[in-house]
Amino acid sequence: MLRHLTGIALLVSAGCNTVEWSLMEAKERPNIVFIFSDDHSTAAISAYGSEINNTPNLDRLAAEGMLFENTFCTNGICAPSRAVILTGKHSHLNSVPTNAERFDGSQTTFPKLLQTADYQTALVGKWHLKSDPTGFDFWRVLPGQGEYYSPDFLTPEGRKRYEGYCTDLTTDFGLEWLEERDEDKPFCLMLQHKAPHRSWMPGPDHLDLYDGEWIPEPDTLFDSYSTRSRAAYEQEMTIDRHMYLHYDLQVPPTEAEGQDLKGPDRAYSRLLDRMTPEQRAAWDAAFEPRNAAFREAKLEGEDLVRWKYQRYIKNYLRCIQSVDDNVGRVMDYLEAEGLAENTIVIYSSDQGFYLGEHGWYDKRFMYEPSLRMPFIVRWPGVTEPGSRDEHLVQNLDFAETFLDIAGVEAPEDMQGASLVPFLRGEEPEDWRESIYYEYFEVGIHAVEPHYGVRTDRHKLMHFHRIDAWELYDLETDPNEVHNLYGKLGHEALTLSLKTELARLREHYQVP
Ligand SMILES: [Ca+2]
Repeated sequence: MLRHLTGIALLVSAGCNTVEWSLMEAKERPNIVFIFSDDHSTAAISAYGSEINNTPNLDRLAAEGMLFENTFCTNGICAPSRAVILTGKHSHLNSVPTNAERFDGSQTTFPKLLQTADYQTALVGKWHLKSDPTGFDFWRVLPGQGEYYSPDFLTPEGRKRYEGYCTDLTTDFGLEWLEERDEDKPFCLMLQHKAPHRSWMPGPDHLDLYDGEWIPEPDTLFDSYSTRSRAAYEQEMTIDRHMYLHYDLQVPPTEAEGQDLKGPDRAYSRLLDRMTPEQRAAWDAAFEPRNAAFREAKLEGEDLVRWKYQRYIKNYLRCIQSVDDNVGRVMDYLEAEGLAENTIVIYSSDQGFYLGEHGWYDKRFMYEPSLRMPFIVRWPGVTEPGSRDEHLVQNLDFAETFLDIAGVEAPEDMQGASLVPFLRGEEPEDWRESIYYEYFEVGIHAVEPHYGVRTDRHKLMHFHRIDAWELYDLETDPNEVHNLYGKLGHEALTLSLKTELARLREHYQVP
């Protein structure tokens, strides 16, 4: 219903009817540039109030557009989030519940529907869905997670290595495609960065950023997990015990350590070997003195955790700085080409990330740091500059939003709703009051599968394999360290959330 209303609003404002959409001048139909990163927490964007970094270009995007304060993923890992965005359907219906599956490219996706409306579509960067992309006139994607330095890219013609830094190259390829596009048709360009995904390898421009500085630690870096279910104790994603010294923290192995490398650490030297001699020299000049000081200090216990946090967070933020630079490059390009006024620029990330909260890195859990996604939209002449929206929205809504922007009717079986009314500053009558989340993957980082409901104030999570529940009051306990489930006085709240959870599972056709 919402879809139809917003569609009409668009048509009325454009002064035409549905039949005439296809006849409209290309210049009147907005272009879409979707800039999408990987694992970028809102806590590392200054427009969202970051206390640890500055992102001037993302702030500029927010200052010229609308920042959504409450955007949540439906399933907090890489490939599933991408599948939800393409299909507008929850993971249990879109063929990719975990990172293991191959995306069924025969499904209806928003890029395919944009193509039917004469949009030119392109995808560059991280794809991670295993099958070849469908619905794109042009694609050049990273195999799997991709590499930061001298990455390989896949195209319909095959695999090729490119010299350079992945974040810069992804933007280069996107802008090159824009140069060669048909100027008589609108376009949708998806620029999908690997950064700031593990293993955090900063680019040549930011190797020395934060050198000698101390980044504030989160309140829960040394979380005891008391009151939580055993899922919180038994995960394998702590900075203390599960971060790899070489692969994750960029400390080369000693000769003795090199004899017994485990897990991702075995890949460490291969990543460095991809660098050009110039890149490698700059890298070594930055990291060798820091690594020598680390070896010298022989840290233990909490001091070692604190050092690991500093090393991790600085490299993570350095990777983000290149993403921010490249957001600025895209905005400058659009401005210089006279495209800025009719191009919607969106920034988002597949899910959030733990920046030391609960002692963790990684994502997966339904707790706030990884549940939240950044979502900023600049639509000149439509979104009020510097505006903020607080409604509960999800990546589930992106497909229908893009279709609405393009004047294309969304299929009935998409499960989200268009966000265009919010972008126009309108208030839909019956917006959702809760969101549904489900994480399916078993084994990786030992995070128990779970599902749950979040309202504007409360969150109820069920770790169903171990039948454990957690309940949080986000207003009084924003760090989610006081599990209220089973505590006296919360019976009515628990019951109402369980009822809402059951309603959502039925509504979204959870098997
Ligand atoms: Ca991710």
